[in-house]
Amino acid sequence: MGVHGSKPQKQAQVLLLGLDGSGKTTMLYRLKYNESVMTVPTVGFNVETLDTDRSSLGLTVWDVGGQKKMRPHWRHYYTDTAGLLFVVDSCDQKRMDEARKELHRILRYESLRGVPLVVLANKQDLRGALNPEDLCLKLDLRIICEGRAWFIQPCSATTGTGLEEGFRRMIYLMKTPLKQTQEDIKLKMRSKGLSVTFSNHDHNGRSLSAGNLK
Ligand SMILES: Nc1nc2c(ncn2[C@@H]2O[C@H](COP(=O)(O)OP(=O)(O)OP(=O)(O)O)[C@@H](O)[C@H]2O)c(=O)[nH]1
Ligand SMILES: [Mg+2]
Repeated sequence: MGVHGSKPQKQAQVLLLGLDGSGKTTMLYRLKYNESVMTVPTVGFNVETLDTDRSSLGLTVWDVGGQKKMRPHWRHYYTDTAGLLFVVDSCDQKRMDEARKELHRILRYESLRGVPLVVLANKQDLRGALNPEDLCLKLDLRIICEGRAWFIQPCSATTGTGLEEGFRRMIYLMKTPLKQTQEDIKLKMRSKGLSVTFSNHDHNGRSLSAGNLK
């Protein structure tokens, strides 16, 4: 993901949320400057634009502080959000339930209906990090993600591993109609000799996507 491109790009607003300490700000500045920055807990928000090499879509990323006192303010950022990135500290098992509750609360907001979700399973560089499959269960993603395109991406904001993939996935989900997303997943699975069925439909009868397209 190039960040210094001069070509004007269409901008999409995406929201970076997650519990305090999950790694949102570290991630934002790793992507922007390809550097590890020392962070302090965010009071308020950081906002940065990220240009992308391969896409005509640039991202305006809003990183909003995740401390308890900040969370009531999250909803003020939902309008005009084209994509939601939810960061989880994959090692913080004690607060996984808290993360699940906050994510579910966010996804229930009407203004975020149908907005694609990428869960960034951060801190995969640490011993004991839960893998995406376990996180998917702990966060109850399959049930709560009915009616939206979603993906879970393992990553490390410290090393940078997986970050570009996660953000590219977000662009893909924002640009691709749900039905096409489902077809792409089916094709990929078939090429691996696997089959997949999508049984859920939202109230408009649109097909839903689920799971990991690698
Ligand atoms: N080992 C490791 N540490 C990380 C990673 N990402 C972030 N951290 C560390 O986790 C701590 C919190 O990171 P922040 O980026 O400030 O977290 P935040 O989500 O912005 O927190 P709030 O602003 O309070 O919401 C810092 O000490 C980071 O260095 C990672 O992928 N691996
Ligand atoms: Mg922060």
